[in-house]
Amino acid sequence: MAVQTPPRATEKPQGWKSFTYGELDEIKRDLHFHPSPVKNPKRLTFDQIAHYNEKGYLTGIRIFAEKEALQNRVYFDSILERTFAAGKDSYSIATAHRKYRGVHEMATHPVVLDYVSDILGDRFVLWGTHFFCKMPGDGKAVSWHQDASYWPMTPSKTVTLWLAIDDSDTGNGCMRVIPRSHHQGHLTWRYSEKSENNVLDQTVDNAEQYGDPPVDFILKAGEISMHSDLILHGSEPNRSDRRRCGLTMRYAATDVRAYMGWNEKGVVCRGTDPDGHWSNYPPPEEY
Ligand SMILES: O=C(O)CCC(=O)C(=O)O
Repeated sequence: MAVQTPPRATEKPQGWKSFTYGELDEIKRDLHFHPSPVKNPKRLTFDQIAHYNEKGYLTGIRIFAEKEALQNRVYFDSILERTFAAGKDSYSIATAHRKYRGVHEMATHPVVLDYVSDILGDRFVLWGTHFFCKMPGDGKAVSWHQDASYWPMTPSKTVTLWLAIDDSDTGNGCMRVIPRSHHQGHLTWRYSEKSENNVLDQTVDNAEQYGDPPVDFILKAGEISMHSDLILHGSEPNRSDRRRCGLTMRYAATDVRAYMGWNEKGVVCRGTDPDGHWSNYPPPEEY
């Protein structure tokens, strides 16, 4: 299969493809951690950048004031209503910036992009947005995994900003990470057991052996965490009577190559894309 030639953007959407892990393995991927090269940050302190490089994450950063966070929640409620009306579940809202203008706007908010530029530098794309919305008592967990393990992209230079739509804490199944595990390269995983009730399908066993003890990301609505695409992370089920929704917003340096049509997801946020790799479609109409 000719998966090694990087695709160029086309005028007409071709669509991203589903693929098997066997096909993914045919792509020669560079999966090791690329530390932030940024020397003139706009929002993060030098200590925060050093923390990200050493531990693979940052947390507790406020982006949206309380009033705006409430607007985000009301907006997400309307997306969720449309999703349920279409017979889909609360985890199905993926690549949402290509479907909903409001999500595109949230993920390209100038303050959000400043934080991304403090990790990736001056040239990057937004390519992923996925709501992880745990309804009260739905029983779903996210098993320990590395994001880059799932993606047809190389090199691994994606940072995810997880924006709390609802308050997120230990009681309603907040995200957790294994600090320093992003230095371990691509770890061995297995298919998740049905009994894990995993939203995704990969599990890395005995995650604690790969770094420091797990850290819970306790966030108020409107705050973000940031994590490397190689850090081990996951979350427990929501055992509370409160919803726990977070919007993952994923950004990659423009020189990352995406296969399987995933370059069509990419929107240039800062700098240019001299090779015309990312499709850079305009924001969608539907709000
Ligand atoms: O929201 C969660 O619980 C998990 C999110 C996640 O796995 C991710 O950001 O890749």
